[in-house]
Amino acid sequence: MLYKYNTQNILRQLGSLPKLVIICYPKTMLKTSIIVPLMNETYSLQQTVDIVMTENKNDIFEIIIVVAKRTSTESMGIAQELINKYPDHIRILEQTLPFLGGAMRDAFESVRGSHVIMMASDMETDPHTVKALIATAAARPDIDIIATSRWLTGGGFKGYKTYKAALNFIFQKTFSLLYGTHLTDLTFGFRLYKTEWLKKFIWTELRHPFLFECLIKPLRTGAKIIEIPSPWKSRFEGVSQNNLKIMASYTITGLRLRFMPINNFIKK
Ligand SMILES: Nc1nc2c(ncn2[C@@H]2O[C@H](COP(=O)(O)OP(=O)(O)OP(=O)(O)O)[C@@H](O)[C@H]2O)c(=O)[nH]1
Ligand SMILES: [Mg+2]
Repeated sequence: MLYKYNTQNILRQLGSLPKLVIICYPKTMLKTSIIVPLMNETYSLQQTVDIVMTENKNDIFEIIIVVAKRTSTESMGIAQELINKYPDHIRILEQTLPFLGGAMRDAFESVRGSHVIMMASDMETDPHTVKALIATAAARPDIDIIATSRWLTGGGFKGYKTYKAALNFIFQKTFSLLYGTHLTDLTFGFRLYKTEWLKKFIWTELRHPFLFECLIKPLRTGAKIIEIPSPWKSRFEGVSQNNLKIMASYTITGLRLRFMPINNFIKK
C-alpha cells in the first residue's frame, strides 16, 4: 500500500508504520517574499530578478521592489518592465520612511510570505545564493535567520578596496566578540528570515546601519541564526548610497544596542 505523507504526518503516524512511504514534498516549499530596494540600478536589477525567478519560481510568493521619490526614471522603467514580465510575482512599494533602512522597514510591514529574503538590486548580493538560502531554510526549519557571509570559505570580496576590507574585518571581529557570537558577517544585508522575526521589534535606524540593527536585535533575543557563504562583487553600474560617515556610524549602533535592555526594543 502506498501512502502520500509529508514528514510531519509520517512522524505522527509512526505507530502504524506503513510498508512503503513515498515522501511527496509540495512544489512550493516556502512562501518567500523577496525585498529588493532600488535607487539607480537598471541592468543589475533586471539580472537580479531574472536569476532569482529562473532558479526559484516555485518558492517565491512575491518580489517587492522598494522605490523612493529619488529612484531614477530609468530604474522605474525597468521595474515596470519586470512587472509586465512577471505580473503574478512582482509589486512596487513606494517607501514612506527615508533612506535604505526606511525602505526595508516599510517592506517589513508589507511582506505577506512565511519567509523573507532581504537583498540589493546592485548585484553585490549574488542572486544565485537565493537558491541556497531557500534550500537551507527548507532543510532547517528550526533556524530563524539564515545570514550570508562574505568571510566564510566560498564567500569573498571582488573589487572591495583593501582598506575597507581591513576595516570590515576588524569591525566583524570586534562585534562578534562583544556580542559573543560565532557569526562572521553581521552587516551584510543579504539574509533570509522567518517573517515573525521581522515583526517582533521596534526598529530605529533609517540609514544603512539598519542592516546591522536587524540582525543584532534578533541575536540579543535568542534567535537561532546560521550563516552560509556568499561572494560579494562590486557593482558595475549605478552609485552606492553609502559613505564613510555612515559606515562609521555602524559602531555607534553596535555599542548602543549591545547594552540596551531587551524590553526597550521588543514590541509589547
Ligand atoms: N528604495 C531605496 N533603496 C535604496 C536606498 N539606499 C540604497 N538603496 C538600495 O539598496 C541597495 C544597497 O545600497 P548601497 O547604497 O549600494 O549600499 P551597500 O551595498 O550596503 O553599500 P556599498 O558597499 O557602499 O555598496 C541598492 O540596491 C540600492 O539601490 C534608499 O534610500 N531607498
Ligand atoms: Mg552596494
